[in-house]
Amino acid sequence: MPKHRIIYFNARGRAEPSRLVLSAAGVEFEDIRFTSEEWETEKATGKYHFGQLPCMETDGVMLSQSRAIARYLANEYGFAGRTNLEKAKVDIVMDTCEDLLQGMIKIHFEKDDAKKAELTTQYDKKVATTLASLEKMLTDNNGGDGFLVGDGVSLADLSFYSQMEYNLSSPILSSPNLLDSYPKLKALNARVAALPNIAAWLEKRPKTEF
Ligand SMILES: N[C@@H](CCC(=O)N[C@@H](CS)C(=O)NCC(=O)O)C(=O)O
Repeated sequence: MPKHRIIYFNARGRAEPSRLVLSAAGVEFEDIRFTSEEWETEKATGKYHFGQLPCMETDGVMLSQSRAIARYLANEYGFAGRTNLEKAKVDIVMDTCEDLLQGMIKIHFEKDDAKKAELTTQYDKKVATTLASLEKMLTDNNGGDGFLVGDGVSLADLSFYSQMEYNLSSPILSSPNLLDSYPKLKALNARVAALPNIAAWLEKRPKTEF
């Protein structure tokens, strides 16, 4: 029986970085995806911290908060960075991806068209600044033909890949050519997708809009 149960909805969303870590590690996991009706019943049991998902159950212990779960798994399976400095760099990329996700969520839930347009303009600027910084971070790491932190794939690359899935093609904002101006990041994304364990997961996972 798999040791980890990742519990979320039928979406990549906030669970995908953890699923990517487990996949990269070649660790089997139970991929539980509630419908919204199932979630209402489950939520009422009170067993999910803060009444939110994702959660992960491991050896009977329930963990919550998507980034805490991803970081825990990264530490367990060697994707969190080898030194405290590397770990901090991994966190920088994760938090940067969270900022991009938050901006996108804000746009998604904005009902007023004019405000939505304004938020989108601001967001596009933020994405450009962010990608320029990440391109530099990658390049500064031994020329940028490897990974964002250290000399192997880490949660930083997996978080970036997961967020770019949204930026490149999502019902909220779709910019399929976004990475054309950031050649090192574009190549990184392709490198991550081509890792055999990741490629197998991308092929096997349920295809969802979000
Ligand atoms: N900070 C939390 C946010 C979790 C969150 O917003 N979860 C949403 C789905 S992405 C949720 O559970 N919504 C259903 C609900 O609140 O009942 C995390 O990163 O895990």
